[in-house]
Amino acid sequence: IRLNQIGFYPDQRKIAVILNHEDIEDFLIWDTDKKDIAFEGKLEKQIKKTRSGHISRIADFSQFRKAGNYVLILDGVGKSYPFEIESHINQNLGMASIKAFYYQRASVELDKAYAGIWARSMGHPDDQVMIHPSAASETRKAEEMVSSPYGWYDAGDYNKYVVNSGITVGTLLSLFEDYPDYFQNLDLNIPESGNQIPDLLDEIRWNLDWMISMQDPGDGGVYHKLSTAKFEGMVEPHLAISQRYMIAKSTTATLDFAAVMAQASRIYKSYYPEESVSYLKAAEKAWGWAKANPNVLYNQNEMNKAFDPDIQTGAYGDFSANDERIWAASELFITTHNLIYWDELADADQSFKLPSWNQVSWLGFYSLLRHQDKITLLPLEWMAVLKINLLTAARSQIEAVAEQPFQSPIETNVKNFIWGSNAVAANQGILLLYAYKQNGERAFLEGAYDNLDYILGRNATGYSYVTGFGTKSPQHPHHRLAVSRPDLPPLPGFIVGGPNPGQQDGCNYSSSFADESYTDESCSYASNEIAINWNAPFAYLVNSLEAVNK
Ligand code: G3I
Ligand code: 9MR
Repeated sequence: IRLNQIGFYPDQRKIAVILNHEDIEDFLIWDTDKKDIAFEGKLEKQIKKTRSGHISRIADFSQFRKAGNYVLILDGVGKSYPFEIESHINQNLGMASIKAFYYQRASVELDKAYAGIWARSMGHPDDQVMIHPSAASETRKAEEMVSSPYGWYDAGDYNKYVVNSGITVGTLLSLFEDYPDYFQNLDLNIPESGNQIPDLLDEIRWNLDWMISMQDPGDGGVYHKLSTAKFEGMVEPHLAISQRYMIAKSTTATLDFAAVMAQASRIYKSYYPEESVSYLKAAEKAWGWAKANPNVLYNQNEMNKAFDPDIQTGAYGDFSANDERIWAASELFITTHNLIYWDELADADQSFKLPSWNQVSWLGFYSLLRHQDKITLLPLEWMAVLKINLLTAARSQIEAVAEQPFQSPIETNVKNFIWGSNAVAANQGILLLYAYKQNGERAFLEGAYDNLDYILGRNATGYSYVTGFGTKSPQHPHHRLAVSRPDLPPLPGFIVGGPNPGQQDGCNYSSSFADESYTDESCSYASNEIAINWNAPFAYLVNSLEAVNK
């Protein structure tokens, strides 16, 4: 019995998917507090097949709306994992999805008061980062030491990558910009809590303070990453002490940086006015570098032919900086209203592309749509094209949901099952929420719920893919902070990458079908790693659903 292992809002569609039972007709919802039958229903007659050939049927109990704690029972088969119906069902999950970033903080000790049993020593002060020869410039010579502390660890590894930080911070800043009221008093119990500034903004600032130091003060170009030469072992952060390097500037990193700093500048204006000014200066300087260097793409293999030491960590290499340029120009235009940025957008490709670390044009377009009423300079017809592209893309994602065995948008195209597929589900949810905001069409909101249900257990493996949430959740994520502390449960609030038929890690998978290519083993970096760019859209999805339901 596959269903969302956390639960449902009273008025949302509520279904469970029953696998491998053609014969059964009736199901019931059992109230585990009152110890009584709460609802009786019939399974839908229609039979679907999963990718691996299992028969699937739907138990729909949407009509049942009463708050409480339940299990679904199938005669002769058994009962589901427990779930709840509640008007703030995703609140704790939403907070945990943001608190996860606190656990990823570099260059600081985590105190028991905030981290509980996951308290730990400081790791990676990053005050002696060596300029890799690929990053040498007039202002900074190879092998010189620079300081670049703070920031979040990227993922299961301890490195800090500007490209991936870019989409992460952009997504979280947009979450704040879309629902500012929701975050005014949301207390995440982080060291900055209680300082009159929304906790979400303080958590993001931890990473902005690092990103700012990734800019070469001389020419404004931004280093692609701060990393060791090879991945560290699976050890605690304070024991991972190999030399870290500033590595190569890139156009993608520099434009992502410009976008994030421009967006941060307007959002932090009333909270941290001095930083707001320096963020905008940094963004404009980065834009200038990218103008002069429009196509410096990071290619790790080529770089390793020219410079020592070889760098083998995450590449975040990309074939094109056009989408990064669109994103940066959009955010700079919104913040400054300067028409030089509009010039970059007038002829831009407006077709819809689901955001991912190497495809960010729609981070900019979402922002333009968010600000459309405040920017009178925007041509109406051009904006109309954006709107129609948004709605068309959202509609195409929910078009075939009814035919899917687990009834979610991610299943409608097998190509969605890539490395980090769970973030595809989350990013589809974001698109659907923007579409819902545009025209209030309920089907878009339901589509976003469907992908959250998928993430939380209504899927082919039966896992709730978020650590610490749901009955069957990942116990062995590829996460150095977790693997190095086998005495503790995994740190909570992290979404794992999810099914990925590429299976690039060579671990043992029990299935090769796309939606079943997941293994809860710490060796599995291709299906069971955690990453900030996956947690950010997940946090967006969960928290915005809470905000919309407030
Ligand atoms: O671009 C091609 C596309 O044309 C093709 O259709 C598709 C078919 O699979 O592959 C696409 O390339 C994939 C690429 O991501 C872009 O999506 C590669 O196969 C895939 O191997 C690659 O995976 C990336 C992985 O690093 C390996 O480079 C993930 O997106 C990325 O999230 C992941 O990031 C790592 C960092 O390097 C290191 N830190 C941890 C982090 C998370 O695992
Ligand atoms: O831990 C690394 C993870 O963050 C990356 O996503 C992954 C792919 O680049 O690589 C992991 O590191 C492994 C390395 O690639 C191969 N040797 C084993 C490392 C740890 O499992």
